[in-house]
Amino acid sequence: MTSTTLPSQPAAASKAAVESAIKESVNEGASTSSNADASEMASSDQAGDESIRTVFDDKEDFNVKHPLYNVWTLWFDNPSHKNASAAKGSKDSWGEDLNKVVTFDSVEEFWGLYNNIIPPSELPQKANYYLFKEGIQPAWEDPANANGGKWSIQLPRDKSRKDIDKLWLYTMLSAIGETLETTPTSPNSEDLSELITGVIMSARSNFYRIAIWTRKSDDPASVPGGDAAAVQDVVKRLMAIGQKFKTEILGFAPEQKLGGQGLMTDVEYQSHTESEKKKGRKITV
Ligand code: MGP
Repeated sequence: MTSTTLPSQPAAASKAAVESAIKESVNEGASTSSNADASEMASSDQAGDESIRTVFDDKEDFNVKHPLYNVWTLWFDNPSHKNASAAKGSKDSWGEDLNKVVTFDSVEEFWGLYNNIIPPSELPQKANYYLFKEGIQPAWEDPANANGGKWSIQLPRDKSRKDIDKLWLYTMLSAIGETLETTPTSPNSEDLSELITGVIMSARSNFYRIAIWTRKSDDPASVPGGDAAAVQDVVKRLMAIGQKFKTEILGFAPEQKLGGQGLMTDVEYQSHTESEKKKGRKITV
């Protein structure tokens, strides 16, 4: 991965934790035998109560956790269960159905959560998962999002159903592992060391949408102080997030053209203010 804004120690812990989590996911088929080996090792180690047990040694009784740099909250809503006017998704009624599922601060807790919730491929239409940093509501109105925007891609449901669970998992791992952030190079009046506020998975009747929400947008007014260098720095970092989303998470080639046919879109960025307009300005990578 490229540079992150984290100090080296949490960056290393975060990277190691996310990498082991990815390995566990990729090796799911092989996990039975390796877990059996691990529990044999754990039981031969049981002489002292102080023995170190990772989640890979004992899924229930582990005593080592890999801390995440941020604390995260998973939210869920399923507006199709709401009353008729709310289900239409009007701006005023939006959010009535939003529920906090759980807050976690270690990769083991994340993994426990992930293994116990319905994957996106099985979500009902209109349902959404929101994974946001603790204290930030997954809404435009939250102060952390009010001046921000989102990178998003829409993937046709029929063609992407087999991949969507993996793509959402990789999006969440990149968020909690802080691998999409880059270091600011221009001094700013506000701490902009972290641009990402959260990630969202939306299931719709004909497509899935994955989005990455950012604290600032390409609108110069969103950047405090607003001097040209600070704005340019934020835009450069937003573009880096979009490119990593397209290539490292979604697995497309950097120059690959995606949108323009059917329900598939490009990986595109829009500020929340522009997204409220009918034909708001968009950037694509
Ligand atoms: P959506 O679900 O993000 O878009 O927003 P989608 O999937 O294109 O639309 P759907 O009808 O297929 O669900 C749908 C609508 O919800 C928006 O047009 C707004 O009216 C409302 N809405 C969405 N968000 C993220 C917010 C928000 O953060 N705040 C408020 N007040 N309303 C929102």
